[in-house]
Amino acid sequence: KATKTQPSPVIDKAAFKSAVIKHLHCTLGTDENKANNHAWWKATCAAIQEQVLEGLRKTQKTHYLNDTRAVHYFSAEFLMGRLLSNNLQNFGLFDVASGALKELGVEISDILEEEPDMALGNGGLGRLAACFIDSLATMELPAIGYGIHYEHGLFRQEIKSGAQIERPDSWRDYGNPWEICRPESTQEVSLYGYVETKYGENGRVLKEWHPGSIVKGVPWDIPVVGYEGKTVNVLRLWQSEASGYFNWDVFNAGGYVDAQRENVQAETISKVLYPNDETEAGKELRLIQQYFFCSCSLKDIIRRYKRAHGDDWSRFADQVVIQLNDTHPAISVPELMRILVDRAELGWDEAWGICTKVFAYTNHTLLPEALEKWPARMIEKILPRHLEIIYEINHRFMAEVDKKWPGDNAMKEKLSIIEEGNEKMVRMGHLSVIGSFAVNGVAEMHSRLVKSSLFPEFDELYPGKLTNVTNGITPRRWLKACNPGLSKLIDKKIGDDWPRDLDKLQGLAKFASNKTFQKQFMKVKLENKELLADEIRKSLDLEVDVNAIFDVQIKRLHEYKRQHLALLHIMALYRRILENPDYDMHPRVFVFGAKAAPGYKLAKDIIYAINKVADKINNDPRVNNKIKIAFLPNYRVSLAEKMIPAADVSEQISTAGKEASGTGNMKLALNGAVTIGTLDGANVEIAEEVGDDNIFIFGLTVEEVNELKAKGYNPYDYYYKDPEIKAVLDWLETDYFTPGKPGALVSIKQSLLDNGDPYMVLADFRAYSDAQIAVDAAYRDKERWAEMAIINTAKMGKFTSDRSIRDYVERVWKLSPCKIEG
Ligand code: DL6
Repeated sequence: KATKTQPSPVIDKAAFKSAVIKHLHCTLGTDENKANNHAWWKATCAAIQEQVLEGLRKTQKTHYLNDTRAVHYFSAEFLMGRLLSNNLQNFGLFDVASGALKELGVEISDILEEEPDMALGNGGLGRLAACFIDSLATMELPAIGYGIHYEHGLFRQEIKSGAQIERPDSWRDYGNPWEICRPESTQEVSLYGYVETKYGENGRVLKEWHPGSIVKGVPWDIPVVGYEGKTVNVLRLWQSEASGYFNWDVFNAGGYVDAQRENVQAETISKVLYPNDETEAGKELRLIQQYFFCSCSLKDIIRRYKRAHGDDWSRFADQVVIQLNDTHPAISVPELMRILVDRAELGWDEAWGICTKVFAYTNHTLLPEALEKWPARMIEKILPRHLEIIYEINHRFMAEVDKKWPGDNAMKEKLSIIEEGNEKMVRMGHLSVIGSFAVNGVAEMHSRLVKSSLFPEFDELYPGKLTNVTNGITPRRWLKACNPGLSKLIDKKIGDDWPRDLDKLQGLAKFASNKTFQKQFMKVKLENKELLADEIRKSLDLEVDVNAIFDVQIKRLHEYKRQHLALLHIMALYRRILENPDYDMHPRVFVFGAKAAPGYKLAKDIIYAINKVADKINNDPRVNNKIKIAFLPNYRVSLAEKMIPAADVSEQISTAGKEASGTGNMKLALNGAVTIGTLDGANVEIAEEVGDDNIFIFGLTVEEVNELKAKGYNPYDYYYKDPEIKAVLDWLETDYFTPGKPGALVSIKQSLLDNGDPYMVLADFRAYSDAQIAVDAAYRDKERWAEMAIINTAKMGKFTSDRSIRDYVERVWKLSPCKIEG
């Protein structure tokens, strides 16, 4: 029986309409006749922001009065996307706003497009943080997100003659209506300088850090509205500023540029997001960024704690838990120790006892190149006191290791926070594990590998510390808001309380073989495909057939994610068609979205190759429209929201053991796409949920990958054994796809042969191709395919981020919800 639990609108259409007009007049200084879409967007945001701020005020007051324990989510990235539609949905005001605007002669869909994405993140890790703070607010949990107020988020990608060009992202050029600056909560952050040792009473050693420079951290708050609008938490992002404002003496002496220098340097800290994904950015500025936001955030937390508890530190760990999103905020561990030991003058053991009850750490990758290490020399220069503290933590930890494995120096070397070598390096992962009370991986398989291959000795030393919390996604954004057609169909069929209880989608399973429901479900899919086809037409001037299979691969461009495996397969299909014009395949549109890190040459080469192959195939009449390739530029949250509802097939084809979890896999399956994937990351759990009949699993398992590597993997074996592989790779060397430029695509062939094919693309090619043949056959059976698509949606309950948060609450944070009345 259908239940009705939509959030009930707090204001009606007439009130919303007058709020929009009021803001058009009084906030923006324009009127209905002059306003363009941008002004309407801002006025609409301002109208809903009235509700948001009222919710925020009530929430903060209630949390303060109840002195609640809270989680503090420290993350260098929050990939928020757009907020208007999300906030309207969460307040139950979407239809109200849409109706009010219509009466004012404005289409809501047009003004939603005015909002720039808040792209303060690279990919999965940053978007996960955004989903988590949505769930925390929805579940009425006291929480605050802490990060950096980057002036420029992830670069805007343009494609010129097939190649990626990076342009600056300016998300707040014309002001951002959601954020509130809080100069009254500014913090100061010290950098550089030296440490003086002094002796206090009873010969106590006192350390005084004399910084070489001090910068200010100014907080900007973005309210985070929970579903049904009760709890409104905050995402607090720190912006760097010079502490002295302006050197008037230098200015008066004619040194205008010099007078600005300090300002410019200080402001550089929060200027740009590092666009690296899964690679360590070994830059001094990056370390300063990390320290900057951690130091500001810790001081902010302590200020709030002291307001309620004064100098009594005994309850700090009862009130405060800090989740470190990867090792980017790991410098928080020595920073809290510094504050407790040097400033609060607690003894080391007491301070360490507090620290190790406060921090918990999430690992998001096993890729060695993504595990952060900082040269000890660099830390010493920027944070001289912190390096001393890190050495002290390590010294005491080495004693623990010696107790467990007496005299085992190899073990000490392996587990030490300090990696000895030509250059001493500080291993941030080890620091995080040692300084935290809980460590988690992000999918069952990944967490197993964290235990068995990344940190096995730590698991032995600290039994129970390493655990798993499988990632999740918020169904509010990733189904309700982005796929209104499907959401309404689901509401009608099983009631509308699934956005806060996603297991309810199970109720759809019993209709999976019902012909009427199949037709309704696939009609929505077709409508979504029509919308994406419009987008493809507008963006690429390319016509695609909505009856074709929409095969979607969207994620950062990385060799381990193997977009080049998909590309080789497309080339193989093309070749089969050229050899046999009657080659029997259902028409397919391959849709890609991906940004490559600007310094990652091969990733950029793969983007170029996809676009060049696309040019050729899309314009070759012999293909007879059986294949179309659409690489949509500037992949971002708002584009994902258009691509995901339209996908028939979800490509999740990473080398087994490399993708920690993935979250795009969950979003696509939730919207009724069928996965073709390897047994990697959360694909394993998706397969368990949907069952083997409703997913296409192929390729080497992680054990097989390791065996093959141990045996000695030689990609030439596959090249010579499989004529199709050989032909396709050789094709890359010609100028067939790049007329007049032979060899323009050869780096891909080289990486797959001469460079040893590190991600075993060739080893999995044939299995992938066979799985694609099975996908093709399955799609032709319309009823069977509809059933599979419905089952995928129905079985995604596990992957709501509410479940992830529930797991964190139970296994790690030990947090209680706090009801916000009224
Ligand atoms: O946990 C979120 C996300 C996972 O879903 C991806 O599988 C994983 O690749 C990604 N990891 C990173 C690591 N970055 N660093 N450092 O982004 O995390």
